[in-house]
Amino acid sequence: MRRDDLPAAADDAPAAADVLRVRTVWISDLHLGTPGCQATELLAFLRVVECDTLYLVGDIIDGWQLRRQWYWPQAHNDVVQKLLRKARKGTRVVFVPGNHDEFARKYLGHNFGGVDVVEECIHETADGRKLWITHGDLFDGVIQCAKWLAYVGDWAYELTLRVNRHFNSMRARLGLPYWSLSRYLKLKVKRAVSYVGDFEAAVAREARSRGVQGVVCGHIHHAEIRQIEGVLYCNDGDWVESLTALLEHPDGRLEIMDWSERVKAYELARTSSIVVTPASTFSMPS
Ligand SMILES: [Mn+2]
Repeated sequence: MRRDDLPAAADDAPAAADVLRVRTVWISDLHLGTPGCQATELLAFLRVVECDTLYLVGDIIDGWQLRRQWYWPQAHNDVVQKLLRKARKGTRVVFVPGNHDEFARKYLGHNFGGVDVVEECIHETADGRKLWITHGDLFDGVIQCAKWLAYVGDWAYELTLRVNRHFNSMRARLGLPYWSLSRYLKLKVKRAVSYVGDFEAAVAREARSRGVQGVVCGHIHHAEIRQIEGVLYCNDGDWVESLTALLEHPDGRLEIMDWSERVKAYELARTSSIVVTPASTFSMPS
């Protein structure tokens, strides 16, 4: 059955022109249950995207932070509802748990409301490439060698995000555009200790040893598609800082979608239409 044949509910049916129709979507690192999660933007994306298969590549619900402090606003509930709804309406939804939602690793092989929970899986693209799907934390040197350090890092990260929010509301008041402090710091710090590079190389190496053409992971909150030693390395990014997803088009072409770019383009179109309207008003004969 074609997805288009299914009637969509009025409440979340986007205008036909706004629908983003793709074969596959990968999202990860939503961190639902934390103030950092950009649930409203994520919801806007989920409303316009339509796909045959949706992979949730880990760190969907942040059990680490929920355990410290309960945080669950309506928008986070809406995201979960939206995901379950997609599963109900015919999208194949696959959940590959990460380290922040490791509690779900107890339920591997089970199905919750149409969502399959698996440790890892292989996806075959429309053009016949095999992609291994894993969250990626098993290849994070910090997590594997010193879990306590990962927890401390997590706390420091949360603090940075909080500082970032205050910092940006101040910038907004001064009329300056949004600038991610946490993204800047992480890129600087992690690049410096070659953290990102080591992670990417380790994941790609494992993918090659499994005899697949590529790998899709998340975890480091840095979206990327590139070739690493003959293996296609894809990272779908996150919904805390960068608002990114990995898409597979009907012909098998892979692409990183930067939702913030789309929002910016939309805002621009809206502001310019506001500029146009008064001008046409002025030209009207009185
Ligand atoms: Mn992770």
